[in-house]
Amino acid sequence: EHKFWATQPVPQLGEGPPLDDGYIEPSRPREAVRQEPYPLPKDFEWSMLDIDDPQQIKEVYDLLSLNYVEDDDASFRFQYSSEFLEWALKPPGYHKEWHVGVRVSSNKKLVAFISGVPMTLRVRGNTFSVSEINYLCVHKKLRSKRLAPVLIKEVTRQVHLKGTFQAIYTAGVVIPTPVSVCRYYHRLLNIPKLVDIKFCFVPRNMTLARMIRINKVSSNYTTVGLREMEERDALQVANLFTRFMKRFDMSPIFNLAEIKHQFLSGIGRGNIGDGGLGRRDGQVTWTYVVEDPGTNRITDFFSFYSLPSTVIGNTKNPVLEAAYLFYYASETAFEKGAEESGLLKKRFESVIGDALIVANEANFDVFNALTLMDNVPILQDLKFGVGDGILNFYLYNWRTAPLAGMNSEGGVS
Ligand code: YNC
Ligand code: MG
Repeated sequence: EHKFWATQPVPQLGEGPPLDDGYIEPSRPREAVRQEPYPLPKDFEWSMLDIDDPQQIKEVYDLLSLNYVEDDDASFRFQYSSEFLEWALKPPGYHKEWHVGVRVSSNKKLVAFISGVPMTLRVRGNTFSVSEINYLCVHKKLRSKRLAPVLIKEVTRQVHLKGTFQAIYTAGVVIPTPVSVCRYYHRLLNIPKLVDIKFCFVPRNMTLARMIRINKVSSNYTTVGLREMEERDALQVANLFTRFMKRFDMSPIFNLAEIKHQFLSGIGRGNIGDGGLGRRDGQVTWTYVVEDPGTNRITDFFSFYSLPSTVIGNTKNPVLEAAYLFYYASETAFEKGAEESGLLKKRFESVIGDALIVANEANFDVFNALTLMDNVPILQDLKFGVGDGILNFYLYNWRTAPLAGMNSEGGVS
């Protein structure tokens, strides 16, 4: 069934939950790791991508923008920007050896790619170094030739050579074996455009005008003290993030440098009210904090990132501007009884509701969220609709029981 995945240290389908959490195969000293690159079909060669070189980022951008992930009906294709790729591929401590490309030997054209970046991950009670694998892509003309397993084996070798033996990755496809399954939800912002590009439809018992009215986003922020995150907030955000994420069974551990990288990648920063909320070219992440006006303490934050999609075959509206909810946290989670009384849900609604306003004012067309963290209870009240996309989460060489939320009720919680 899965000729390649059956050979890999991952839980096989139908295996049942493990008795204990732990690795599947032990770590090895560097000398015991294969020293030669895996062989490629003739006419192709390995090429380490130098992401410091704008020309080479552009090559990855070009490959992905024409060949990366599409939805089931091939209507939309992710269009990660060069700025996004540079941000995603160069977190603190990144390794250039984990940016693995395949070129045509004769003309050096980039035709396949896979990447890893280092991260510290906690899964239940265990914390370990992982490689976060992403951007696996094979040119459309080279599909179904078993090139993907070679790319995966080569990046795995490169990761092993740096002394890391676990990985995390996500995919729309089901392979052995998801540790969690999340569903995409969408908050429609720019209805006329979303209807035009067939991202959504006007239901039979509804008019376009009514649909616009129902989905109109307020222009009044509800959270007192909301402002854009600045460098001076990083320590407080790091502290809040660390405490908040303990609520979940799986989460990254970010140090201060990583917090700054994840949340302060925007350029040309401004403030609510300065009229500067128009789109800032090349901005990748958007992070806002809530500063308590009395104590000047940061009590909450939210973040989202910009990931447009190509609208395949639409010349009038060729790009769907999508915002994706990223991390957030709230001190309210630590108030006694806040969860039981519904106070925590109300707080998230206020904070994430304000995220929708920011995204709307910045001219995003849609705001996407997954069924993870504390999202599920607030999606309905914030007028998110269920999508048809699924995101499967995977761990490589790590066994653990499935994480909560294998359906729309939960998430990686
Ligand atoms: C996928 N997305 O099952 P079996 S997500 C993993 N992730 O193997 P071929 C995948 N495996 O089932 P094609 C996969 N998609 O026979 C397919 N596979 O055991 C498996 N699409 O290879 C598949 N990007 O080369 C099968 O297939 C084998 O030519 C078939 O290439 C696949 O980045 C692909 O969706 C996805 O570019 C490259 O279709 C191609 O079809 C493509 O014949 C559009 O491959 C873009 C797209 C995937 C986005 C992503 C996460 C990737 C995770 C990879 C696994 C990492 C493991 C951890 C490594 C580090 C370990 C350490 C330590
Ligand atoms: Mg192939």
